[in-house]
Amino acid sequence: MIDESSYDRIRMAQWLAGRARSDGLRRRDVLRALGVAGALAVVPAMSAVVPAVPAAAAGPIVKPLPPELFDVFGGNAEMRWESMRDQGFHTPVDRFFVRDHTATALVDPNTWRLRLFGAGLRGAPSRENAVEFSLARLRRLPSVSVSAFVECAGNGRSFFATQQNTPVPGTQWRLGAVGVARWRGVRLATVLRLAGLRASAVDVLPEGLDAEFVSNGVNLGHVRRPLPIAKALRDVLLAYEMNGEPLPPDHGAPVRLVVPSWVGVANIKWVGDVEVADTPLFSPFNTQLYRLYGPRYPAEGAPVTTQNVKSAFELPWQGATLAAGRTHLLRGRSWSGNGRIRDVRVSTDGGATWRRAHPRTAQRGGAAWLPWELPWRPEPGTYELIAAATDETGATQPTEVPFNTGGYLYGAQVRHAVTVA
Ligand SMILES: Nc1nc2c(c(=O)[nH]1)N[C@H]1C(S)=C(S)[C@@H](COP(=O)(O)O)O[C@H]1N2
Ligand SMILES: [Mo]
Repeated sequence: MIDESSYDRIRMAQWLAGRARSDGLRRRDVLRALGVAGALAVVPAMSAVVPAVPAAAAGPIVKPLPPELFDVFGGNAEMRWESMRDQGFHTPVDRFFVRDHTATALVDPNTWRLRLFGAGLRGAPSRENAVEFSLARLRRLPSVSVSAFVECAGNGRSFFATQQNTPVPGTQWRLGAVGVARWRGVRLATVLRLAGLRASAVDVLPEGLDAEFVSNGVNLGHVRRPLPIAKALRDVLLAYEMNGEPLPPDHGAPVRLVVPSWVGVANIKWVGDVEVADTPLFSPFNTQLYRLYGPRYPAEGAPVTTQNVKSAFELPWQGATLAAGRTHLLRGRSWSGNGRIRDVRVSTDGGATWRRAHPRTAQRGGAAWLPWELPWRPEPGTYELIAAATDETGATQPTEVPFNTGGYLYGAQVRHAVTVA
């Protein structure tokens, strides 16, 4: 079952009937998180707006974060889009955004083991008798490569404040919490089958080896999020290479999950234990967090599964200036969790008129982006550029999106100010 909205309703019905298990959550917390009792009680108050933390000298991220490539928000770093202007299809590691719930974990690849267990496997019911895979063993298995984006569900969150006047707490990303890499690794399906997958398996729960995540004084445990077995078997990778090099520490070394088209948090970094359950699972990362709660959403919230349609210009966010009286190539990229981009329209006059952008390269699969460009010869003045993409399902970027308390999935058209002088 790939449609998580319907799957989620089934998972919740089973849970309420006592047939699903909540991992690390008390029953009453799940009920509250899903709005079944007391509606939005666990949703953080709007007054708790967390200001962006200034860049720390030695932060939780290991790689260098030069200011021409990144804007840093505490333990998270956003790619500056102008740094993609002269790049090829993929995002180089030196500018790929980093989102750590706590800090980058340093894992010894020689002693690291992937450990699979659970009632959905034959002969490995509990953590104590897990089936183990070393990195060397994974590397000997047949590998596949895929170009796919990893995008934070909160990418674009700051625009809830600046474009819709409804600020949301959390990292105030602009549009740089996305990157496309060439990932190489083993299909999760291959490993699950070798581990003795049973037909009764329904959910797979990969867990990170990084520190436990404490949010508002509550320890939510290790970063982990259940995946329905259908998605796990379809196209999920246990990736050990990024752009042809061993996976770097900040991106999950030695092995991370790559879950094409799904929200960033599904792509568990530093994966260690993987539970394979024959009952549906919840974790805080698909109940309290990464669900859509708000006046336009149902009381039990809507799951955040695939990313929506977005577009970004490869221009500085602040102080973009172009010379008057000559032709410029406006460049950008568009992507969607629903599949390929069919069409990108660009407006240089705040949405009054639109022109079609030209693809720069092929898209390399529906889980990556489409780079595009458009010539523009402006007169001196100030302008608002807008790019709006449509994907193969017909989904397009609206001028506004409904508010949600987590500030997830800001897929509306973003107005980008440019000065021509
Ligand atoms: N173990 C673990 N996996 C994780 C996270 C984390 O904090 N710990 N963050 C998630 C989130 S919210 C995102 S958006 C992506 C970011 O991947 P990146 O840092 O490689 O860009 O990793 C996901 N996987
Ligand atoms: Mo994220």
